[in-house]
Amino acid sequence: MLENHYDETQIQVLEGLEAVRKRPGMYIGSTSSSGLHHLVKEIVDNAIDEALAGYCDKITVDILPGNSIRVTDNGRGIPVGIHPKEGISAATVVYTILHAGGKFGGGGYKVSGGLHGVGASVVNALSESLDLTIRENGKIYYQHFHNGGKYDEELKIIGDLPEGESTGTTVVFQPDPTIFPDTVYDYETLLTDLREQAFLNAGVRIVLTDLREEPDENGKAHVRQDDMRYEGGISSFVAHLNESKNPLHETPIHLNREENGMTAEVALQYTDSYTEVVKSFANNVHTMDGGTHENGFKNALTRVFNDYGRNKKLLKDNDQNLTGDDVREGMTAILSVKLPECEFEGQTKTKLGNTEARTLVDKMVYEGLSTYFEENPAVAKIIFEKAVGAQKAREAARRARDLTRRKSVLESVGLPGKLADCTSKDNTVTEIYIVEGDSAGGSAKEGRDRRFQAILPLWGKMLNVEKAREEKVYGNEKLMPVVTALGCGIGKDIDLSKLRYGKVIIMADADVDGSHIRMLLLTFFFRFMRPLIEQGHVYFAQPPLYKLTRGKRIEYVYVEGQQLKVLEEMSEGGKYKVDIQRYKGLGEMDPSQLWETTMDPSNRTIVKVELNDAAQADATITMLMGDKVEPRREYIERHARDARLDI
Ligand code: 1YM
Repeated sequence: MLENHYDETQIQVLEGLEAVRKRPGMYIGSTSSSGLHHLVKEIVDNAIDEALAGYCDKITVDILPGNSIRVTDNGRGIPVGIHPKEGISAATVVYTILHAGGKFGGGGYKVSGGLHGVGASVVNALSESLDLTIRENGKIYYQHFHNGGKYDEELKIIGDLPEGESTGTTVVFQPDPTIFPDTVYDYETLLTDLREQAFLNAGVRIVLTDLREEPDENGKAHVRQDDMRYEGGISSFVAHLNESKNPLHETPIHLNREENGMTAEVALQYTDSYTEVVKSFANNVHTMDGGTHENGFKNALTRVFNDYGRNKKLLKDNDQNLTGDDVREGMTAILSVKLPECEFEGQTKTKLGNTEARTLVDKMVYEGLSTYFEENPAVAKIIFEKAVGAQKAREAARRARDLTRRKSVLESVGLPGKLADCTSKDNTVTEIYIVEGDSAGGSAKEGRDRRFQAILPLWGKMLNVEKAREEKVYGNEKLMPVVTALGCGIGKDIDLSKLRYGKVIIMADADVDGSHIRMLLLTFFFRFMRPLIEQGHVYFAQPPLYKLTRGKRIEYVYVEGQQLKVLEEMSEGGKYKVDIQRYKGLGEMDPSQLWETTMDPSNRTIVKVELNDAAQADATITMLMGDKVEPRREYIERHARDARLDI
């Protein structure tokens, strides 16, 4: 009887997990790097739920040699008893049956939930192997799964839990290389994700350790570890994002409210920067496209400022109201709501739809911030003046924009003089190379395919826009050629349907000055033309670093460190003489070489600039381009080992 039931369950289980393997994208978004990293989040989410339930205060995540992941918590352990309906252990059910989250567990609701709310069985389905160890009832339980959730043995006791050792759950999984093209975990990506969870769940300790590097002959290995626990929760998150900025008040303003089984919480702090950073979450899931909670926040914030201004006569009767953009300039805010049941909307399901969240957040912010302003008049004054400053700057930018527009109509200043345009007008095929220096610009003009490739040389020092408002950009002789060549406008005015080239390719030397130009342009695009990056139009060209010549045979090397391997191979172990040339700059290449190595679409590599986390990118850009030296120095020292920048 039980035997039959078990067989039936096995068949259903395999059918369910097979569905995940057939369409992994449906469950984890994609099988690219983001999907690979998402697996960790799914497992960690269960441990975080256990922490939120009050049974667990430490979660460790280890990256093991071979890129398997081990997650351990010190909670109660997943229940091991036989599940009445399925006839197998509850823990096995959690790891093998789709959508068997906490729902059938011990009542209550799951507060955390992955992007697609799937869970452990999906991770199992997409793993080559998975080992589950549970410590509870004074015993150690263990089960092994292989090839996407198959198992030969049921959960069994493998020993007694030693006296004094904590209960809990440990999962080790090895993502399936037949599903994920790249199975290498990136420490920084996991760190950013886990730090976010540590901020969102105040008091929970999360420790990430990289154990991949084998010890060298001296027994030393590079073990990286971050131990995170934030008593301040989302206030600590705001302080972290503002690390490289200059705050206008010492501590973030922290508000919270609880009603009808829902909670809302916001932390915000103003800085002297001109950008706004608002990052919102619903049940610990980042709502990239905002939604009801974020709208409630923004609406209430604008009302608080205007009511305060009118009451205190800081805004006169015929003064304009402050706009949302005015009151959010320089603000960094984290908003987090927790609801019994989230409705996510939009194509990527990253927009919150619950209307009750709007009401709750609106009340929290309107009442909470009004009170805060009354109780902290000095801070209120500084923040209010910041918003008035933004309002004035907005007016100035509008005048500058109108002036540029009128000028371009009157003087018909079409395209910039330095631009070598292409013949095609079809932006699904056209590309523009923004090139550092006149000589490289010259080579690029000669070497290009003029039918679809345009060249815009830049020269001299560029404006660092990190500390510039929009009006400064109009009339800037270095930036305006870029703006007019692209044709889509900047700031609030941006209209990508007018973009003249589908690909905007930044081509600069592979040296420190080149990196600087890349960062200056990227900062400009991020601050004033962000949709250009978001829609995937911005690329970096990858010029070669070395040229190796043996007689008529030429090889180019694009990755530092690989030249020795290629040298070895070309010289056939020293038998032939191979000439090795290091390119110091693009200018050293003649037009045909530049075409062949860097511009020919059938041969070149270009790197698309991707924006995974706008709040983190903002913090990194400020750190690299802003006016504080110390964080930049620390960052460079910390990353010297990697010899690359993570942005
Ligand atoms: C390393 C991953 O999964 N921990 C974990 C999971 C569960 C529990 C405790 C748990 C939950 C409940 C009761 C409950 C889960 N249990 C279930 C289910 N760490 C990790 N720790 N007792 C223990 O929700 O009532 C799903 S997750 F459904 F079996 F209860």
